[in-house]
Amino acid sequence: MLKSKWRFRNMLDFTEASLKKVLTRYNVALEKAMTPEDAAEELYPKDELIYPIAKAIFEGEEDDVIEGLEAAIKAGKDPIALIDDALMVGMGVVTRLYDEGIIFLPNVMMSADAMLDGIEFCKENSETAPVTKGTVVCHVAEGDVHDIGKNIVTALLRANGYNVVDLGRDVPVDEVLNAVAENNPILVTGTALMTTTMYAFKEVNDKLLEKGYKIPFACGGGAVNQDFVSQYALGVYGEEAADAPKIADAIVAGTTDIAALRDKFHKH
Ligand code: B12
Repeated sequence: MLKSKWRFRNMLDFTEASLKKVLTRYNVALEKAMTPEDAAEELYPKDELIYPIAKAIFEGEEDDVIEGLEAAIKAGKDPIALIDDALMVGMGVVTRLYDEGIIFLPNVMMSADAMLDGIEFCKENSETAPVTKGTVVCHVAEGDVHDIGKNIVTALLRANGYNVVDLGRDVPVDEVLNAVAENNPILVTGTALMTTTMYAFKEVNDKLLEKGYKIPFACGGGAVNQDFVSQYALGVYGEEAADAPKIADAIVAGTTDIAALRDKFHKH
């Protein structure tokens, strides 16, 4: 049985005729009778603890996400590992079907909200390291509301013993500078998912240098790549959220030089 919320969404987005059009337009290799739920079903992981979480993310059902996470944690899974192993997997299904034109932005938005609730739950249920290794200032570029990746970055940094100053999303360049002045971080992170917002990183970089802060500025997010991040002096590119604590650990261990960090973390 479909959940009522999904039935409602389907009424909004998918009349039989419109779905047929979408499938034809995107030349999706699916059976004619296949619904978005059927398509998602084929992509879910088979693991019996992970499956319900991934499915609940796709359906945008926050309560079911939490219920699934509770069961997985009770069965011995690590809450922080579940962010990557279950929540991200569910969001991966959403992203794929969105990219293929099978679901639309309202669906993605509901899934994203469920994902964020799930991340919060995982963070609350993880035993944070008692000693702080250092402070990291995290933000999403000015004009950009995509904060799922940044939230994973902050969760992983906290789980690895860092004090995180989370500035949120759509953060004005000067706000990043103020946070650096106030918190004396070992690292600043930036996330951008839009080609229109990623240039804010260059501005952050230039203002940091102008004020004499030579702090590594780790940047990631779907819009940016290693070549782009290498164009500004403090930039260190990270492909995966898990690179953020690794970069921070390298800094704590004494690698503060940007060229040396790039050498360690960039692909050659
Ligand atoms: C979810 C989503 C949304 C949600 C966002 C919800 C939220 N709270 O984040 C909603 C529905 C709100 C949304 C809105 C919009 N979206 Co949108 N959205 C997406 C979608 C489907 C998935 C993005 C995502 O969350 N990915 C998963 C996360 C985990 O990935 P990530 O952030 O990149 O993070 C990973 C790595 O990059 C890395 N990482 C990230 N940051 C950092 C930092 C460091 C230091 C390190 C080491 C690593 C790291 O870690 C993560 C993995 O481990 C993408 C499509 C896609 N294929 O990406 C479009 C997409 C990003 N959106 C897009 C657009 C255009 C929009 C809208 C303008 C749509 C509109 N017309 O209104 C608005 C944006 C408004 C704005 N001003 O920002 C475009 C951007 C195109 C472009 N290149 O500029 C995309 C690519 C879709 C497309 N194909 O056109 N969107």
